[in-house]
Amino acid sequence: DIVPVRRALVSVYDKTGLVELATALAAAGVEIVSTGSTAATIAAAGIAVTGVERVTGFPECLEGRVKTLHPRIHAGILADRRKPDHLAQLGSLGVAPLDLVVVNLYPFTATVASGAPFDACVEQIDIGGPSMVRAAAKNHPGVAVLTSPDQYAEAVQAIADGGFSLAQRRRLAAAAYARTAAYDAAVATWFAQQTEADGAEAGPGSAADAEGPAAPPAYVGAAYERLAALRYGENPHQGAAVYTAPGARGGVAKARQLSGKAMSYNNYTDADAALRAAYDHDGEVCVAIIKHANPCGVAISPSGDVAQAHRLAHACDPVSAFGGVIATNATVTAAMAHQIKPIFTEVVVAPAFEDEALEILRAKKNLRILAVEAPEREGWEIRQISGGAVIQERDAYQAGDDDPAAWTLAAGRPADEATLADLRFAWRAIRSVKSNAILLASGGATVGVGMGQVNRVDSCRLAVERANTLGARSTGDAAAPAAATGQTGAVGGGDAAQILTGSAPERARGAVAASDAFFPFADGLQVLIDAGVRAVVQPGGSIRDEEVIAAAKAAGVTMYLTGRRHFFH
Ligand code: 93A
Repeated sequence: DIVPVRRALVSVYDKTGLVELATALAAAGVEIVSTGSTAATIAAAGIAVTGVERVTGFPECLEGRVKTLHPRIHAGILADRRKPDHLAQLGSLGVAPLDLVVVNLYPFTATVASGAPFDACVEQIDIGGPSMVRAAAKNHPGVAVLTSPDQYAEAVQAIADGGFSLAQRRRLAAAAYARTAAYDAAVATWFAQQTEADGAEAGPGSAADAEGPAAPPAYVGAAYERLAALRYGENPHQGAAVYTAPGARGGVAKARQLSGKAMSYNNYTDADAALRAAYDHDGEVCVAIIKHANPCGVAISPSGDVAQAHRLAHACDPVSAFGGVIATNATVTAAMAHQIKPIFTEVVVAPAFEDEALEILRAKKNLRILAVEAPEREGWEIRQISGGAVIQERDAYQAGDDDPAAWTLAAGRPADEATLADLRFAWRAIRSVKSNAILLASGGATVGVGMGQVNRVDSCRLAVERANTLGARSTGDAAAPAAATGQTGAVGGGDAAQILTGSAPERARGAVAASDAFFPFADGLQVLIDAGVRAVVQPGGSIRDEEVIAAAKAAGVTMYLTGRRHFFH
């Protein structure tokens, strides 16, 4: 099933490895047919090359829009070598078959990313390249197709060995279609975004009409582009890879890794959760620490000091922060890096790092350091279900309920400024906690998180219990068992130690609470009241709201209703 290569069409935008490939083709006696600047590059290297116009008998025209779009090219690619009739037709038409197509496409995505104007982006939509790639992939029983310089080394070897095997040609065909699918998906996504930008069509984040929010446009869910294979998935027996979404700009998939071991599947998902949590506090300096997709600490710094935000986030639950992923929406300072150093941490992800901070963190060889651009807040989230997928708009924190001015006071006295600030923080932080979620906060930091329970009263119990016990493990005698396993709560010196060792038990007393959805009964709220919670923010909307509000009133607890819930599963 080996097909020898006698004639190749080479037309590449990215000239990486081109001369080496052309040299190998020429050495193997392959005739090279090529376009414009590709042919010029090959000829300049002293290698014989036939210009595509010589084959088509038609000049390249329309500023290069028509180069290879010609039946003499496409018949040469598409003739089925197994059919004598096809070969006879080629003979009578005077068309020589092409056995290899080497194409890489106009850089559409890079042009968009460069901020080029609309018409310039449209000009970079490759038409002739994908046509040849798709034709060659279809006719893989007789033709091999290369779409990336990464494939040249294998191709050179195959040609030296007498040609490509059927298995190789099939693999290359699959890669070729993945490439053109991702290319078209990027074009489709960009086009739809431009249309939305013109206000011609509703999209995510746009005001919902009376019938509810708009469904995702058809292009959402189109092919993702594979970036890299991962060592394994959630568990070592599961294969995995990481992909980028068509048109994506920021976020974890596009992060630059500055140091550390290779990212794992779980590193990616936790880094994503951490980033989401940190970037939900726009306008504040925030640090979020994530373990198993849930926050074990989120904090903002009133003075804009990222190291302080980290101390506060860490102090929430120093036990769980061991082996966690740390994200911030601010530049990592040397002071923060010093604090992270003694704590076993999987990943630190941030928009930027001070040079000294990077130096300190790089000394931890295994620590993965990621520089990211802010993740996009608007857009679509895809989750697979058996037989398909569900797609929804991202839950953007800018939803109107983010602003306490829009809340309704349902019980107790209006909160003072500091309490309202804590309630606002808690309400922003709750949406990165898996449902059912109850979050206790104090001084711009979480102090107890009850996550992922199947009823709300258990989430309340968990939040209170964790608030009243976890902080204690980093103090005095109780630190011993944690320290023995390396799960020490101590970070940094000076006031860092003070914040941690000073965190007395009973942190629920005097804290505020947020609930991601309404209290279906008063029982959960009662758990919070009994623990000494002073103020609560929740969506409201339960048929037992009256009962719930009455319990808050009876206890003298302030309660605000937001009118909107934030489930997160
Ligand atoms: O403008 S096109 O869509 N029309 C064509 O007929 C065509 N043929 C090849 N673009 C076309 N190509 C692309 O030109 C290839 O995909 C490749 O990216 C590029 C190489 O052109 P050159 O060799 O002139 O630099």
